[in-house]
Amino acid sequence: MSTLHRSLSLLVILCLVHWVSCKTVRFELNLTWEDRNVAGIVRKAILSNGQLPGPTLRIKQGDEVEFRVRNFMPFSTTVHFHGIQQLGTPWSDGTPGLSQEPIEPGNQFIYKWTANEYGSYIYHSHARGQLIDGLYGAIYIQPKNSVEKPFRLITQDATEIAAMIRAESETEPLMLSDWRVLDSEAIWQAEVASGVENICSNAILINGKGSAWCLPQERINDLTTVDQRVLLGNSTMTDIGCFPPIDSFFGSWPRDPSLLPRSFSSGCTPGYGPEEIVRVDSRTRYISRDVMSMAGTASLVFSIDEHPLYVYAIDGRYIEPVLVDAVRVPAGTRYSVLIELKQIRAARDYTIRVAHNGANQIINGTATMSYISRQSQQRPSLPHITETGNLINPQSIFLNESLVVPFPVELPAPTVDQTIVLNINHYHAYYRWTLGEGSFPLELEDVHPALFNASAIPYPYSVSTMNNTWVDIVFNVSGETPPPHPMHKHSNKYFVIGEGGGPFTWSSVAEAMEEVPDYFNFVNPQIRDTYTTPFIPRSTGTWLAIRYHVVNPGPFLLHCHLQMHQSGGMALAIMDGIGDWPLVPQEYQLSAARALESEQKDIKMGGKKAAGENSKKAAGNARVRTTSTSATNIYHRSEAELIIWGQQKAEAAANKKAAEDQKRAAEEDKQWAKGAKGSSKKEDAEAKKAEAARKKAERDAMLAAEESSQPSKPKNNKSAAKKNAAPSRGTLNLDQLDDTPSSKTGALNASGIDNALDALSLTGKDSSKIDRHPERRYKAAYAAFEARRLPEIEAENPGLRRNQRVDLCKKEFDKSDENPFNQVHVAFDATRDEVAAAREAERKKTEARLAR
Ligand SMILES: [Cu+2]
Repeated sequence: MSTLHRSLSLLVILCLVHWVSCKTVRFELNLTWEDRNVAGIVRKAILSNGQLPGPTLRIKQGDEVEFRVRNFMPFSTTVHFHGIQQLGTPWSDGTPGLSQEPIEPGNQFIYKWTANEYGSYIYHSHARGQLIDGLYGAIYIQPKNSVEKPFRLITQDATEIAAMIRAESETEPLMLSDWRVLDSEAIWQAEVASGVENICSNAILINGKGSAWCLPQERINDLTTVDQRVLLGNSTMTDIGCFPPIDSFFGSWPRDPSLLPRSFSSGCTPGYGPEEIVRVDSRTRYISRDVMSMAGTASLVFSIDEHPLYVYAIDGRYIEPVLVDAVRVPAGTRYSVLIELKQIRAARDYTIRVAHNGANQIINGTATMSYISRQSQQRPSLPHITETGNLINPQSIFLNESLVVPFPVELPAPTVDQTIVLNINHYHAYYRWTLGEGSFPLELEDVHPALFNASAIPYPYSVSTMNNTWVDIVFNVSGETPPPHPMHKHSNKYFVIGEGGGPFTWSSVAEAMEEVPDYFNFVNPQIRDTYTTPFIPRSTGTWLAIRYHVVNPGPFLLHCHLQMHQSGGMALAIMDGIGDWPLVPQEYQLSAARALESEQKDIKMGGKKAAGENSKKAAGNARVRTTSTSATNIYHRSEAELIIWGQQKAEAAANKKAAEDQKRAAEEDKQWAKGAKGSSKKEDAEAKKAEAARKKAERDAMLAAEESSQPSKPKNNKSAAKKNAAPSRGTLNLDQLDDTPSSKTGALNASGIDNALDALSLTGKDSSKIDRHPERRYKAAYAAFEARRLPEIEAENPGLRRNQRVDLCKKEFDKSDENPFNQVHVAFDATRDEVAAAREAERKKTEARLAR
């Protein structure tokens, strides 16, 4: 295994060395789940080619990228390319449930995309909470020669500018992140069990390096702010500097902190790892660093002692350079900075400081910038920021986001075709969040992906936009002094057009601008792919307005980039340019068998699934997904039979799972009582054994249910099943991992879904009433709806402007029965009333399921 590893890594290095001349750049990521000492904490981590963070992908603007991910881990995954536009390649966005099925253990997936835009980006896992287990790495796209650089705004000196350009071409990532003793699934299970959100980590990492410091309690108390003390009352911050799980922070949401495992919010065990050293040579005049954050909970502030930073690009796009002493780096953002190398007397080493700035925790990390010099260190370097990320001197300055000017300035359209106001709030539990009217369930990562079945993600977990229209999204964050949420939109950058305190009470940006024009910027708005909702102490809510042009049709996620908030449901699928989605290339089509089976899953989602479905079950299944892969006899069933089969299967599974859930809950209780989970190898082995036995029982039950529900059994069943059977799960199948890049891989199959569906409709009795391609009817259906409703809306609301009436109309249509997306989750012969009743019932069930 390790030999294989090394040779594969070598391939990558070779390609990296040759990147300058590559037109199509092939990159390979081998993912393993291994014990690793990170920040002095030994635990399992996701390694990318044996590293954490993964190796940097360096390419040139215009390059074609083939990024092969091989999953050697015991659970499924995907890789998302954060900030990459995926223009015309929505199948390579790496979002499970939207653009692809998760890559199962032993399988691989080749992402293909074009580097249209220059700058600093990130690749990272987009499956469940895996990001915080270490699957992330930097991407740097060198700009084309034709792209104008902003350095002449810093100096007119040609030699200096040349040094800056050279520094930029050699830029390196400084990846900031946080690290936990517990892995992402243990965290999620603890959240579900206790109702307490994970708001803390155990170490801050810089390029994967750091330490888990355990400060003395007196020091923690000293660092506790007045505001924190007010909230704390008689309590103190815990020994990991974490706000304890008490009402003043977590409100009155139901929770039971006694179920929390050690180190979740207290229980400090010191761990010491090596520190990241940035070696610099003052003769080069400048260095460039892309400072980025992949934190799960932390809001990090970055600063280098005695060295101001020229911020010259944000989120992979130039700005008019600004000289500052410290920068806030919210999760998912990238700040490119030039550092002028000026070694000051009596110091060789300068501390790089990264501190969390927020009420939830006192935690920080450091690295060192070290000059190549004979001079010895005679004094400590002088910091700009405190251990809690505040400025020390009044003369020091933070980057002020409201003063950032893009280079060059671009402007959005002055009016929009659609406004989407999304409420952000807790949802029945502190650790669950809404974005819009729903709280995106983790289970939606496992549905037949929206790219292949646009109705896979129903309202309120998705909204649609039309191609070539302008869209406003307003995040309306509720609560007193709500935390800042770094909101990330997949596919495109957006204009940050407004932000303010208090609730957003207007129906559109245009309306708000009439009342509070100062809250908007249409002169030089920032162009970002991740931007935080404002943080305003003692505010009653905050809001953020962004505007974008729909130019890349496909299903794209919009979500908070704090992993805990995303896992908790702060996500929404945006069906961009619905009706104009590109044809998915054959190599990315799901196999016919799996597509059909997924369709069964979708029917279950809309039908009987709720009975056995809950988050706990999802947590239990997380590590190895037990997606049924048998493809028995699908071509011999009529449509109606398929539906009955799906329901029976779902019922059997639900019954089985209810029993399993009970059993597992009892087991888990026992485990919690024992203390820290899975800490010893023996426990690991036992847990694995139990899990395997449980899965076998589940498989047997499913199989039995399947067989008993089969209406007819033609003789060629077996061979058909064999031919279509997917590779076994959970084992490493190296046969599939040949070294020649191939489009026919375990995860990709050349047979088309449409072929399968056509075959089915030939044998089916009456398939015409089930709409498998609602997106094809969406435009026409909306046009008819608008033609009828718009005049009525005008009569009902005489004061509204046309765009407000259209907004209202679109919102109604989102929920309307006439919307083709709202018609597919019921029996094929349902009446209109049944449709309405079924949807209402489903909504209630979902609500009940998530209300915990
Ligand atoms: Cu958030």
